[in-house]
Amino acid sequence: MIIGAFGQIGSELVVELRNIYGNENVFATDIKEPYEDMKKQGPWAVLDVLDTKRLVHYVIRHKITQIYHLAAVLSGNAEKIPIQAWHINMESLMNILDLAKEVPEINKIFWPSSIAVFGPTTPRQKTPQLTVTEPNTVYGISKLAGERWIEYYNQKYGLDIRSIRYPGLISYKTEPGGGTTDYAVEIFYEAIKNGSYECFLSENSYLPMQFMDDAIKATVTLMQTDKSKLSIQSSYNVGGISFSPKEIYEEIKIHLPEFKISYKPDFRQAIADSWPASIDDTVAQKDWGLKNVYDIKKLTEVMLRGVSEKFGKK
Ligand code: AKB
Repeated sequence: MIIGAFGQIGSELVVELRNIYGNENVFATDIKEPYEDMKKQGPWAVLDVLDTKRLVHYVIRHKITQIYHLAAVLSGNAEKIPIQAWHINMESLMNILDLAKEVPEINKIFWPSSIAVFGPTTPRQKTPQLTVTEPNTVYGISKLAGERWIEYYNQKYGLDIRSIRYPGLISYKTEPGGGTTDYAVEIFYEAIKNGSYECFLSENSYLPMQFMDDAIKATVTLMQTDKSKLSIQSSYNVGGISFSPKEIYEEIKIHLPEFKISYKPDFRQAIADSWPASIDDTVAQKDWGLKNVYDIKKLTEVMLRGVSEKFGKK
């Protein structure tokens, strides 16, 4: 069962899990209706994750054995509705953890954490797996609390909940919404549609990023790894690559020489400044073989091609 199945990660993870386990065996749910082709592909339902009764109903009816809980209010949006965001992010996780405790058929859970668990007092370069975590955003506080709870449920109740601290995720199939790293997706859309982009972060704001194919591969690999190999029971650092708005702009300009950028940092600049610039993910490499394929060059080519096709340009 995937919760948040039609969002940026979900819409690609559902396809991959259906390739692996068969269309009928992956139940896709989201608060909104899916696109038509997703509807035809396999079982789906509209589900508000805070609706515990319906959640229990679907888990029992569909004989669910694994849950991927991807629904969340991201960093930028959470700052606009702090208490609501905390409520949505935490209550949804706690509902699922408690359900897994009660229903023995549920044998594995995936829950995404984020680089947002780090804060201004964390070492910014090559941020280690174990380090200071004093986030100063609502989203970051909710992700850190979530990590503590999943470790608690793993240790106290013997559950098997796995997690990745995703960096900014870059994809063209479904756009992200309300995040601080979203600029690195928007820039491709604006480059193709308008030939110019006004960036909400400053030119030298380095952040860790990962192309979606690598993120999906990492998620599936982590979920398939033998439990005895996992030394982390909270959430794994996953870095990918690190670049700034200026660097990605220059990379796009190689393909679109007329492309223009301007910088108008908004409230998300403070969030970006509090996050790591790069991540040390050697523990994930050692425990379950994390390996990223996409560098800035390769992801730029694939993004430009993908977004162009979406808008019917060559
Ligand atoms: C965000 O920017 O909020 C997310 C994240 C890094 O968790 N993309």
